[in-house]
Amino acid sequence: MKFSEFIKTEYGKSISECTNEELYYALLTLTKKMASGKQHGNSKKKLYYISAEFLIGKLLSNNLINLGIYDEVKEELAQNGKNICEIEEFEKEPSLGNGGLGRLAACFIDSIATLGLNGDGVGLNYHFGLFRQVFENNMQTTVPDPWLTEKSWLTKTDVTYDIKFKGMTVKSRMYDIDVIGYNNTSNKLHLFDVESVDESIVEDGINFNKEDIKKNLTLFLYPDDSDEAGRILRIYQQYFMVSSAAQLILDECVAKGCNLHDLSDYVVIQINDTHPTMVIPELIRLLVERGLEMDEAIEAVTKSCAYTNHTILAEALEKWPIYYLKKAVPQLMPIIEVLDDKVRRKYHNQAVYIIDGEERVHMAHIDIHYSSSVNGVASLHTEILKNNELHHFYEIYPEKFNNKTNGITFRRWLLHCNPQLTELITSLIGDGFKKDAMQLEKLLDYKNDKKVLKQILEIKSAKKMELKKALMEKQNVTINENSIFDIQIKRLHEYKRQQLNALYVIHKYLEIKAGKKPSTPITVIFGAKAAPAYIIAQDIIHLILCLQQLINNDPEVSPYLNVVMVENYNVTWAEKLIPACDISEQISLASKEASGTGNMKFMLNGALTLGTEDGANVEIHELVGDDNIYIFGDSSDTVVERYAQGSYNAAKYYNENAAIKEAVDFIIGEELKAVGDKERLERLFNELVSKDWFMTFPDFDEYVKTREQAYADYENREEWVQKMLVNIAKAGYFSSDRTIEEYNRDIWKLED
Ligand code: Z2T
Repeated sequence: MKFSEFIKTEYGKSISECTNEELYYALLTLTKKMASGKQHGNSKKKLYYISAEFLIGKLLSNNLINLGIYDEVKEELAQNGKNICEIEEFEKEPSLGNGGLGRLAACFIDSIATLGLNGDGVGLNYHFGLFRQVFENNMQTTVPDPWLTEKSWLTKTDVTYDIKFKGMTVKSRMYDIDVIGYNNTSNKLHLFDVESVDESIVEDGINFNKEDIKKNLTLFLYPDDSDEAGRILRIYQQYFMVSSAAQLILDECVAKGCNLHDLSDYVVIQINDTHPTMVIPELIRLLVERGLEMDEAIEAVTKSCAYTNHTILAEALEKWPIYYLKKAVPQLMPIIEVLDDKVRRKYHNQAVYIIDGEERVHMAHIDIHYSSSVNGVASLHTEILKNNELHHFYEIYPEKFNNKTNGITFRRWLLHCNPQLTELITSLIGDGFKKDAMQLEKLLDYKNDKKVLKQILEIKSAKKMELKKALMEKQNVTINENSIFDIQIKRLHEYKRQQLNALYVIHKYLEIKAGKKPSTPITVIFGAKAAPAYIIAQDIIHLILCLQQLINNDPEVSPYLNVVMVENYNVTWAEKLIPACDISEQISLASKEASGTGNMKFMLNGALTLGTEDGANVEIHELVGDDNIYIFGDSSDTVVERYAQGSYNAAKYYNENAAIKEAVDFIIGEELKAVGDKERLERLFNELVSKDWFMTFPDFDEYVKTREQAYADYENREEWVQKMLVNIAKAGYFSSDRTIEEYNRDIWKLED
């Protein structure tokens, strides 16, 4: 049915008589209707991808693309004087994730549906997603971000469960979002919510009463975990999620004839980091309740579960004090004790115990002992898990360990965000690459085709103009579209080293002041949210915003160098920033970034990577070769060794390297103090000089040199665009369709 006909029958109006808002809701209704006719047939075995985060982003355009009606609808709208981009503005982005982990889950459910696999997502329906970031006085402030509207992508179901906590029972209800495969059947994202949640208890900013579980359980994504009440609330959220999931899973498989002894013939559960780990003891508990012997229940669950690790950062590994678990979910403790006891009897090595000497439960240890698969998210990361972080476990279970290099959905990160590039590629190699991304390699045939190369540059310029326009409209800043767009967008974390990028900016500023001007102007763009409790991360944001004010207002420097920090960086911003980028900053300290996925999105859109040999950068490097990437910095082996020795001395680098000293001193110099906060800048200065825990100084010289090389190479437009083309052509490997095919081949084994 044509959209105009749908509008006529549903609303009794023509397209041109509707407001943009009415058109948005009409398209939403049409999409839901079409999706309901494409439900997956529900074969015997089913995957449940359980995740505390699904950072899905806006859904309208992607759903229309996957239904195959985007172009048609856009055309019909245009004929009636309507612009689909303006209609999209009415959609609120659901920010139900922090960063890469949540975005990965969103890419995965798109690919699972696209490959026609029987698999649903299971998570929580947070009423406020990640906070909205607002800059005030060059600092981050946080504002609640409501995204739920009366009519939305969620469909309320009549599936409800009782969830028992110590001394109280709450009722969970399932809400569904359609996950529409690209030209294929559709699955569901199940988001559970508490009936009794109360949005009115939110006070100024993002504070609320953390004691009142019934009212606050699903209010926020990962509330502040810096105090005890916040941490306990997180346990409540996790158990609420997995108990709902476990009950849903058992109901669905029993309905298909499962006798529970054969659970793993019907069910496979992918545990997305340790947040859903309690699903293991909860399922065991429920199976025993329904008549299985303890040992049999443990075996059935172990066979059905698989665990993905996303980080080696010690502070991110969840260890819950027994005391917390007893306070919230006492029914799980006897099960966890049995699981620990079995481990202790079998392996006489404290490093693999579930309960440690300080009465804490190591969630990852439950996953590794009681799942059939343990995977890392890029090949370097998996090697580090096997050889370092999880070595003791690898010795016990070598057969469980496997790598699944992350991927991204090309529907969102190419077809939707860069239709111009998509059209060019299609005109050259046909549209087979949309289902079989490796076909992008056919683009290599055009490496010497002047006309094609020129078109690629024209598209990049067009996307830069679009970004310039968006920054003007949303943030009232002007950027030079003829400058080099050098972009770092990701969560603010010291290991990701936005501070190293900022030190370069200072270095460059001082060079320009001293009369050394770059031949092509440079625009350095940042986008990052910092956890409210992460003080140094806030200080780094402050430094960047101060640099932005100082540099952009300096008439001697601003013609050559500009700094822009995008406010409230989110998926919607990423879709505008990535296609406009020339240089993609992927500069984490080697060994610390498990994979990264932004790196893949940039490559696919023709940006060149400036990065360390970390995470998936290693694999990007292997694919494009030395000439098409800018690699610098100490290797992961060197870094691991340096930590082991405890030999790193930041002050020594600061005292002995004049360029480092000059840039770091600038942080507490007069110029910045005039626009910034003395306390924040001094704290950051001290942190760097006395600790520099993520080792920016040892990599500084090489970073500057490599970045200058990239800028110099940019001057040769013919050679640069050839590098762009190689990056686009080699990006096929990073399609999440490939990643999901591997998960299915090695772990899930679903029929398709
Ligand atoms: C997260 O986004 C990631 C890891 C986490 O460990 C937590 C969060 Cl919220 C607990 C990221 C990694 O940092 C990144 O390297 C990786 O690409 C991404 O997960 C997806 O695997």
